[in-house]
Amino acid sequence: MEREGIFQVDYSRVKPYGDTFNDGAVQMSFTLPVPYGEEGKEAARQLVLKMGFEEAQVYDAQDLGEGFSFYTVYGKCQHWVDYSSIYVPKVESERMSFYEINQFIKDHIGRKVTVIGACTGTDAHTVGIDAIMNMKGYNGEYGLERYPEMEALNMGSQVPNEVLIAKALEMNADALLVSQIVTQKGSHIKNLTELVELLEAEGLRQQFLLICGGPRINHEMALELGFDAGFGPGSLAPDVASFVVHEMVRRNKGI
Ligand code: B12
Repeated sequence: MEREGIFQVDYSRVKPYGDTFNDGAVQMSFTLPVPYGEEGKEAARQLVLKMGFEEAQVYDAQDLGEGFSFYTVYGKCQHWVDYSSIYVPKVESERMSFYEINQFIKDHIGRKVTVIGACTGTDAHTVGIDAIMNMKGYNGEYGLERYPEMEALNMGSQVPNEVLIAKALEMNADALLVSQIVTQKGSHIKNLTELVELLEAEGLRQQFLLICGGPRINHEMALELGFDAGFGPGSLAPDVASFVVHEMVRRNKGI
């Protein structure tokens, strides 16, 4: 499989490039727990060689103080991947506009669709879930609170999974929208798994569409964790709303 254009790209052997095509050049940066200095630079260079890169060169080094230092290193990657054989599961539902979604709900569901959003666990990043739900919207798209055919509640950040479930039962929600931004030490996996387990333990899992989103979330990961869909960076309200309403109709959760 080849792509025509300025370069002839062989999709079955793809590697990064920087200065010249297929040179394998990669820029990486990391912190070392050693003082800033020539020994630190050499340690960074040797580490990059050990990672399997060739021609490692330290381009920048910064003193972080207190015995720590930060490095930007270039190296040449010797590997390639077969892009033409890659398959990544994605949310397949047809994307509709704000107006089409509201009309679709009127025509096919016949009642308001209730969605509850929250950023769960200790995660305090609200901007992502606000972008999806906030009345004012984000990047040219109204958030779900603006949809006349939806009842949308944004519970904000640091919401315990138990509290989210209690609210979902109280409001008889159709879909739960969970945001996870922090991924340090796998905290997003822990929070998302706990929600699924709590719902399963109470026999409630099938009662709600379970959707997660965040900058390091993708659909494949969401499915593996027991969610119905996952949305990554750049997602907008119509992406998730289109999925929710199509999936509700597919599951006969309507008229
Ligand atoms: C703003 C910010 C903060 C603010 C948050 C303010 C607030 N009210 O939200 C403050 C200063 C409080 C903060 C704190 C911290 N932060 Co911070 N923060 C950021 C920053 C700069 C921007 C995040 C943001 O707003 N993005 C914009 C939104 C629109 O994008 P988004 O979140 O990706 O959302 C989109 C999609 O992902 C998706 N989406 C998101 N959620 C959902 C949910 C659903 C259901 C759907 C469908 C879609 C969806 O749709 C959105 C729109 O397209 C990022 C760095 C960065 N540039 O991303 C770091 C970052 C997220 N923070 C980070 C860290 C480490 C922290 C702290 C731990 C720092 C500390 N040591 O105290 C604390 C954590 C506090 C806590 N308890 O959570 C790290 C996380 C690293 C990691 N791998 O986990 C980042 C990546 C910075 C970094 N490079 O290290 N942070």
